[in-house]
Formats: sequence, C-alpha cells, structure tokens
Amino acid sequence: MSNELFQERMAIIRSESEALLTRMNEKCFSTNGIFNRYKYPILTRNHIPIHWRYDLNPETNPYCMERIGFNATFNSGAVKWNGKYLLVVRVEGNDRKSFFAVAESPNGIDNFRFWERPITMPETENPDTNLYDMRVTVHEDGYVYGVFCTERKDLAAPEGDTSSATAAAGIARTKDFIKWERLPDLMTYGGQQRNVVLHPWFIDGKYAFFTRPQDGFIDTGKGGGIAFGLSDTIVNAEVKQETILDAKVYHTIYEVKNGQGPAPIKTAKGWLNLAHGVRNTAAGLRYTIYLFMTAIDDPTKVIHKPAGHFIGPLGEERVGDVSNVVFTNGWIADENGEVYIYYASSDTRMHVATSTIDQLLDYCINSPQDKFRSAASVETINNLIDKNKAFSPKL
Ligand code: M1P
Repeated sequence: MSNELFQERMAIIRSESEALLTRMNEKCFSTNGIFNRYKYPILTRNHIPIHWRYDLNPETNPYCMERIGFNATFNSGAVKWNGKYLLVVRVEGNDRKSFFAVAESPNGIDNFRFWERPITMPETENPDTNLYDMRVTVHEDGYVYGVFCTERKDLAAPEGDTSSATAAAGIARTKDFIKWERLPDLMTYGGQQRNVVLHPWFIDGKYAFFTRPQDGFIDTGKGGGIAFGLSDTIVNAEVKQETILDAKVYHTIYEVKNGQGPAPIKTAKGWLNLAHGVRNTAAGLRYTIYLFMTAIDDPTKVIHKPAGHFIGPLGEERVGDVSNVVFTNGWIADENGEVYIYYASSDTRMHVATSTIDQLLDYCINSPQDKFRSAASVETINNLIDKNKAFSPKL
C-alpha cells in the first residue's frame, strides 16, 4: 500500500473540515420577532477535530480510516470567557459514551472550533458510566462550576436488566476550563436527579440549586417539576429540602416532565429562566423549550410565564437520534443586551438563536399565559382580535 491513498484522502478530509469550520452563518428572518434562528447548525459531529478521529501516521493507518467515530455534539453549557464564546459540549462517541469538550467561537454564531483535547473530568470513588448536559455557572465565590448528570448502572435492577440506570448531579469546578476539580455528587432526598443547575449567587448565604427530583431514570413519577433548594456548602453539597417552583401540569408542553436549562439571567425586571418541557405523543416524547420569569428578590417566585413553547423543533431539527427534541442548557447574555441561546436538536447537533434582553422581557411580560382549557385559549385569541379592530381596516 503506497502512501498516496492516505495523502489523497487526508487532503480532501482536511479541506472539507476547514470549509465547514470557517463557514459563516446566516441569520434567518424571524416572523415571531422574538428570536432569530440561524441557517446552519453551529456544531455537528463533523466539527470533531481530525486528530481525535484518525491515526495520522500513514504507516499504521494506510487506508486513512477513522479509528474513533463520533456520533453527536449536543446539549452544551455556555459561557463568555476572555472575550470568546465557549460551549462545553456533550460529545457522544459511536461507543455511546458522552463526555465534555470545549468549543470556542469568536462571535457566538459560527467558527466554533474544539480545543486541542476533550475535558478530562476526574471521577469520584464511584465512577461515572456516562456524563452529560453540563450547566456552567460563574459563581460569585470566584469559581466556575459545571453541574452535570452522572449516570451509573442501577445495581438494584433485576438480573438480566442491562438497561436500568440511576442519575445524579455531578459537580466540578475550574478556573480555566482545562483543569477540573471534581467534588462529591450533590446529595438530595427526592429520588434521582437530572437537569440540576447551580444559581450564580449565594441566596441567604447558601449555595442554591435548581433541581428536578424524579422517581425513576426516565419516568419522573411523583417528581418532575423544576425545584429549588439550598446547600450550606459546595464541597459535600446537600439539599435537604426541594421546593417545586414550576410543576408539571396536565395538557401542557410540560405535562410529563420539565427541567431548568442554564442558570437564569438577572435583569432589572426579574430573572429570565429558560427550561425544557416534555409531553408524550403517539410518536414518543416531544421536548420543547420555554421561558419564564421569576422575581428578582425571590428566584422561586414565578411572575410571568407565557403559554406554550418558546422554541419547538422545526424542519431538519425534528429529525435525529432522538427525534422531535429541542433541549437547552446554555445561553450567553452579552454586555450590549444581545442574548445567544444555544440549543440542541434531536440529541444530534447544536444550534444558536439570538435575541435581546428587551425582547425576551417583552415576550415574557406581554405574551398571554396558559389558562389550561381550549375555551380559555379561544377567549384569549378573541381578546387580541377585539383589541386589533382599531388597527386593522378589514376587521
Ligand atoms: O433525549 C432527550 C433528553 O432527555 C433527557 O432529558 P430529561 O431528563 O428531561 O428527560 C436528557 O437525557 C437529555 O440529555 C436529552 O437530550
């Protein structure tokens, strides 16, 4: 085997990769006026660096084969760091193991590139089988925290059950996103945990967590709402009491379960919260993203909550490994009021949508709330039609 084949193939692979990594994104027109989508996903498995995938030695890889395959890049935490937009991406290998890797962009909407290596996350004495969905919180204590799901086999499962798992909240902290200090997992008493988020500020002098108690790994059972609880410490963090602030409700987009997205954004009018809601359909679970506001002096008090979803899966977003899903665990509020909302579609790829603090507040404050009945929805529509009579000549 000559090296020609290797060189030829590698030249094509490198040039296609570079074209993808440097492709400019395009803002799409928004009929809703609330946020703008972008034409291209910002991260796909094709963005994974070549040196993670190929053995670059033509002698040991004469066919220029991928030695390690990657399946998806999704559910990313986000932070603005030293003027760059960083995503802590959930990367999933073809072996189904997820891990974290930082991808950086100069502008938040395109040119995302992975750092040289994935994150080496230290383990606790109870090793994780799978890690995913990190929420990044820049805390007022001076550390940057990553809170994520750590999944392990359910040792209480009956013999022969190779699928049952348990979920808990892992906690790690860093000052540079390269070296991470792993802390003990969050201790709670409401069953399993996923979608746990650390609040950026001390509340009553304590660390504050959004949690999502759940009876099982998938089925939340009695749990399933977004809850809030305090911990005296972050090392050996323990939330003794979880109070539901946003419950799951029959015949809504968060009927089956929901979960806090990233840490909330503080505004003059209250905290902006981004979350996902799940409902069941004949085609399986449907995940959408919604927005709500909590009181500035009480992050557990919901003060505005528009009806329905804010972002639902659209077009090609609807199809992927787990179809009909949009999920978010990262956003960045810039100093100029721009907000970058990072969301994944169908557990496969990452997208960005942009808006502003003003638009998001207007959306939360002035959009009608869910009144939980069809007749009430029609009443809400009729109220708008009546209000519009003076402004629409044809009515
Ligand atoms: O597959 C959709 C999502 O399912 C889970 O979310 P939740 O805990 O709310 O059910 C998570 O595993 C998430 O990673 C995934 O995107």
